[in-house]
Amino acid sequence: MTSNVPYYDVLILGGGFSGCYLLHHLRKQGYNAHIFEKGAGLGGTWFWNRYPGARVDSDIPVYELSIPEVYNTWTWTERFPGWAELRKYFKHVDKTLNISKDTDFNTCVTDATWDEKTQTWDIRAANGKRARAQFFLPCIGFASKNFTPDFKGLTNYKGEVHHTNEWPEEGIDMTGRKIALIGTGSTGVQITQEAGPVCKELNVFQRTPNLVLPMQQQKLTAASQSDKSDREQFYKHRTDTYAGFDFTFVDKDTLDDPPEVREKFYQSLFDYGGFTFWVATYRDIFYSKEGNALAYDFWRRKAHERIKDPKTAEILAPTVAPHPFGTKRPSLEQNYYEQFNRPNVNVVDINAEPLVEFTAKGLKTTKNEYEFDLLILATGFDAVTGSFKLINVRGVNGVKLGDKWANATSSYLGLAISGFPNMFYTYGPQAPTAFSNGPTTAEVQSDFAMSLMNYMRENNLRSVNANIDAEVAYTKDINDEANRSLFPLAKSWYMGANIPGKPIEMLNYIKGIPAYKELLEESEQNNWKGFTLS
Ligand code: N01
Repeated sequence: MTSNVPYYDVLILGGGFSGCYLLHHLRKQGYNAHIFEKGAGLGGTWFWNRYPGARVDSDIPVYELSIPEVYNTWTWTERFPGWAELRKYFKHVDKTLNISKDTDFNTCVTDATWDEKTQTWDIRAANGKRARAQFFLPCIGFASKNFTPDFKGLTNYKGEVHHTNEWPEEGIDMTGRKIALIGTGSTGVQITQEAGPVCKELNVFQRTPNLVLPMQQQKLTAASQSDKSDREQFYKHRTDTYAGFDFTFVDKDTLDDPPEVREKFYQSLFDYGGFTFWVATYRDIFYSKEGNALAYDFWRRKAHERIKDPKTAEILAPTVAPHPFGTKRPSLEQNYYEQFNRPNVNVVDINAEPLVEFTAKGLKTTKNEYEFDLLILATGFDAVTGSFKLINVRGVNGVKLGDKWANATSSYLGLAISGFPNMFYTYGPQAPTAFSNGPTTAEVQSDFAMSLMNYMRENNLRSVNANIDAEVAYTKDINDEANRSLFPLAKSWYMGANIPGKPIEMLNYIKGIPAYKELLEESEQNNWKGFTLS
């Protein structure tokens, strides 16, 4: 390269799980690799999500990097750690692996352009930093682009307003506050649990009930984590399960069991907690309306046992399922329903009383006027593909990724895009992403990308491009599978349905990690089937 622009073999975008994993392994294999990170610290989603109650919904030890130097020198305090502990974990990752040495922080990449002449990527950031790299690896997660609906009169509201993904670093004391919370996704559920016990008043504005599941949180002792001799095997095994956990679907359909056996089985999943009632239940949960309805019925009975007021219970857990169970992300809860038994916490069903507009002091619905001094927008993200909309990515002939994906997303293997050579992304569109915990899929995809890069290095190859016919076939399979399933029956971010005007399409690979891994292996074992290397 002629200029002062730094050149790297690999430029990684983002210092979350994928970014740290890749940087560590690439350096070990002799690559000159570097990270550009938007935040002031590592952690990705765990750097940004610091709202009260933010907590991971995958359990330990599934939810960590499989790097021995890191896990052998770290102990967790909870089965489902909160954001503060996850931030400490990333500090530990950094201390152990010295990721910061090769990271530029506060560097928000705005442009990435493929240069056909030099067969490199030209990457530019808002702070003026620039780099050239043979390989460009966006590791930007699926929830980087906040979504705030276009609420009428929102700017008229004079109180304090925060989107949960931009929570003030110094925190907010919710004690004694009058709070309005819009949104009942994972974020809304977690905020409710924290606000309810301390606030003066909390109105939760609900459009769709969240079919929450018991977390069954536990404290972990150092002693219980002292023997890590089986960890290597454990991390291998997590990629053999549907969603990258240490549990997976049972080899039976819902109706294979008689009602009393089924009831006991469902109860055992509730008792174990986490996502078992979702991705370690009967294998037809996402496909059989009848089986799914039985899961909903059990779930609803459990919810009603905990909510005192029958009207409130009907809003939170209605007789008619809002969508097939699990086709929208079921969040994990610790004491969500108990909050609504408090006199200071109220759920407002905005289907029965739609929002009209914000005023200086609060919010009008068709039936009531609510006053509050803190408005919390837990309204989610332009998920999965949205993260890419924050960067102007241009491939061969200057084609913009935003234009290519304007009407429909397409990729090969959920990690490469035809016309965008030498670019591999992790934990993004058309991969197991939303149906997998982060580290598992990030590592499977990173390993594949590194194998391919190694092959190219060994064979003096400069560029790799996904073939368009392979991309079309892969994308068709994603959509065909979704159409066979119950997912299109929910308006969810899995399908892009939470953002007005966004194309409705399945944004994830829903056949599970083992099937996904097979596709990666098939490509690798067949001379990188679906790619053109030169
Ligand atoms: O966002 P969401 P999130 N009027 O999109 C409502 C991960 N995560 O931030 O359901 C009124 O799920 C919307 O209503 P509806 C996790 O994967 C993980 O909670 O569309 N309401 C919904 O209730 C999660 O799934 C953790 O009808 C409106 C809410 O806003 C993903 O991130 C913690 C509205 C948005 O919920 C996103 O979760 C947090 C409108 N116009 C997040 N527009 C862990 O525990 C939207 N809503 C690891």
